[in-house]
Amino acid sequence: MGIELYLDPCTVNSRKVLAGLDLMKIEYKSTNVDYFKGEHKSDWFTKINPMQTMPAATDGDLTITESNAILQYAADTAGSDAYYPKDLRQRAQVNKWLLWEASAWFPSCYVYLVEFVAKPLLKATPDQAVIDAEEPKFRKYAGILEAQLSKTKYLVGDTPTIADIAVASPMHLYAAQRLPLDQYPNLKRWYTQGIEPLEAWKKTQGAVNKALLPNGPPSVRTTVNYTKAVDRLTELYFYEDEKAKDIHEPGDLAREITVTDGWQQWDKFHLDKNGFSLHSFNTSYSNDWENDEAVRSEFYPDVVSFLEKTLGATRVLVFDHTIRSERNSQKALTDEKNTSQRSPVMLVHCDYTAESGPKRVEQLLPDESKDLLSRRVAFINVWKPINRVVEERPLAMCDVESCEDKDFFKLYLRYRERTGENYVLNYSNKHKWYYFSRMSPNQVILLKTFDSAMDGRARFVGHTAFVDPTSPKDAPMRESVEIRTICFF
Ligand SMILES: N[C@@H](CCC(=O)N[C@@H](CS)C(=O)NCC(=O)O)C(=O)O
Repeated sequence: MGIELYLDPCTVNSRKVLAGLDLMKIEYKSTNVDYFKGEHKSDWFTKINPMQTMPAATDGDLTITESNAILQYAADTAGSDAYYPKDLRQRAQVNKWLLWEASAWFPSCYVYLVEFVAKPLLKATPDQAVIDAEEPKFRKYAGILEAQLSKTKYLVGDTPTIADIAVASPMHLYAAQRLPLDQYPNLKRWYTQGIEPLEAWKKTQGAVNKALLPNGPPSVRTTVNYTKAVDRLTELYFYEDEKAKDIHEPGDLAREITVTDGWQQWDKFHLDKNGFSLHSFNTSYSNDWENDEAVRSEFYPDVVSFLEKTLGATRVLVFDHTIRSERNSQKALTDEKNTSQRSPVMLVHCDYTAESGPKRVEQLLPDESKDLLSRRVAFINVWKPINRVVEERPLAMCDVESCEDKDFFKLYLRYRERTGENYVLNYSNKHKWYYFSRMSPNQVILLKTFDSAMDGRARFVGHTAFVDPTSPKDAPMRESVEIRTICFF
């Protein structure tokens, strides 16, 4: 006699049992039930589990369904005290998490798995309304785990139990699922440092990735506007002037590139390494983005506290913002009026240079600049969708790790009263480009546009809006806000 499992290793509850039994070093036989072929609905499987769900198990003439019941039975028959304690108080805790997982946590995480993993696999579009409706519940549940894991290393003490395996399973593709784990640092620490390194976990991840993310990260081909490096200045005039004749303007080198969707690894991008990072961001600000004054007085403070918390900045100055919206889409890039309302920039650029960063600090904070510039200063742009999911012309970032200093050169921005500086980029086939498909208004990209530190960290990130050839033909125009900030450390 012995345990025989009926499952498909790629499904959440099957993987849970496989990882759990492996953790407890319990032997079993297994029969594959192909989820995508619908074998769990076949007559033979329905006789084992009339619920037509996986996994199921048998031990002689005993049949057990419900993944957590299988884990409990296997632990008890193997006498696996460490993973399913016999001490009644501890066991009650493990049981509590097992029941909670099946009734609350799994159904909530499953919504994200269906929308952001299963649907793309089946070439269907995720429904943001479904995610938005689920989100309050997910946050409540993640908050409960966060509270527990801020007190204990694992869910019930210092070592893993079957409860940890059960609760981890519904989030086994957390990045691709777009679970906002960055808002729950102890939950993330538990998952990435407590669960992922377990051999039993590692062994069972391959089948999940292979079935559900078979092609690795998706990507799109598009053409973006680099700038040719010529032996004269590259300039852009924001007013009519004789001098604007016969200048070298930027964006004269159109190149086809591959832009990889960064969602499957979104938490691996770091501002200091790649020059950009993705974060969850919640604001109570009402959606009045046309009202500059309200944006300044009511929205900027949210950005300040977010950056202080996320980056550890001692002070944050928000000094400017730009709304890219349908209404502003007709405005030319060089329209000298109303610089806060514009359409997306289709030019590979970085907003500051090694010289213009410090100069801007001097202009904005003349009395304090000397002192402030004696310590580390970084310009961070916060890029956030507004009003709806981004379905066209998303933002692409050129990974700083794929760039060399020689790729960047200056673009002089000629305004009537001053000259600003940007970097534009020359093409390199080493460049690696990323974007995040279908970003929603409660997510932000941070862009490093200047850093005074010269210790090897990313200082300037090239970025551009791009035409996504996979956008639906009738996609509503992208609407976003870009907030320019200086972070002092
Ligand atoms: N509470 C059940 C849930 C099992 C379950 O929903 N399994 C999924 C795979 S993760 C399934 O087989 N679904 C089949 C279907 O939805 O048709 C358990 O823990 O075993």
